[in-house]
Amino acid sequence: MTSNPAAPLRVAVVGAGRMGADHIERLNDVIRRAEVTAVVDVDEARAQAAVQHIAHATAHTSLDGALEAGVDAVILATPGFLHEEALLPLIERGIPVLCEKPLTPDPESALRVVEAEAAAGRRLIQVGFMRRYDVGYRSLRDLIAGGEQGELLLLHHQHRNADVPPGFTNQMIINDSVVHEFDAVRFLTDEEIVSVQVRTGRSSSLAAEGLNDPQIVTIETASGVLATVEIFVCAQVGYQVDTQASFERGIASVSGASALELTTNQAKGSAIDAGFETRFREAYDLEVQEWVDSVLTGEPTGPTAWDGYATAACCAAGVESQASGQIVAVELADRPDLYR
Ligand code: ISE
Repeated sequence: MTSNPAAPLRVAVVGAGRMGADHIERLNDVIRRAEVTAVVDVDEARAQAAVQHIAHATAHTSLDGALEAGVDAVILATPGFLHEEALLPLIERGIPVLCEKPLTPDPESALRVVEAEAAAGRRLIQVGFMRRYDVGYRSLRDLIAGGEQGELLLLHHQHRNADVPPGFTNQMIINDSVVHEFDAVRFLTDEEIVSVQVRTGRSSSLAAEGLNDPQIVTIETASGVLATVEIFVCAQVGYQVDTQASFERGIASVSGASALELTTNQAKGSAIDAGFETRFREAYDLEVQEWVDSVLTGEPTGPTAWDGYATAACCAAGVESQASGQIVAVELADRPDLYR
């Protein structure tokens, strides 16, 4: 950290693709008490383009290059399979990281990250599960905890994308998309997930070669709450992420549908977001602002490396179930004291 307490947090954004670019814009335009100091991307032209309009920010093709230029914290927005190799040295250097989901693509590597952070003895990593910053998801969590509607019995999640980029695989449906639902279920219920089942049925003719789309995921929590997830990544209609909760005495819904419902030309409807950038814009803004503030005053307070590890274990169970169709138990290592 810079020695001047009033100085803004100097952030390096690693990965200037879709999510990285969104965070760069956010840090520049919205976030207080932080600035983009460096952008890292293996594609030098992309890194250069990203810093073009940011005074004093430098472009790099390696994380080491950016660290040498002097940064206080990192936003890691590269694909998940590159996270471990960046996170371990950052933990060693004591540099806080907001790591986009997934923490890593498998539970073994995620556990190595958890163990490294636990050995360092302080929280440095926050995982980018932005749903936890969405006003609807936060209200539903409060409703569940408050108990006024009785016990929570069931959760129903719909997660639809208009389409996905070429090369998106069945495994990515779980690791990149359903991972949000695993985290949402853990966040909403404050429980670990004990089993996962994935079923593939009739597939859309519009799904890419080799992709079973849609799929139904059934999740069970430690106390027996069941959650269903419709994951449909070539749904054409837009980005639609909604959750409905059934209680003993009530039903609650979280929906991203815009507030305005318009009736015209013999049709009635409201807009659907095109992508996650707009559906969760306010949530991302809050996530990054709270991360900056927590890092400036101490340690990150958002989703932990343990949350990243636990969801990676759910993803592994999900991928196994995709192949077998069976219910697969989720086994977790002992939780280190740092995350209790
Ligand atoms: C993407 O990586 C996301 O995080 C989106 O929220 C999700 O809807 C999409 O399916 C993923 O590919």
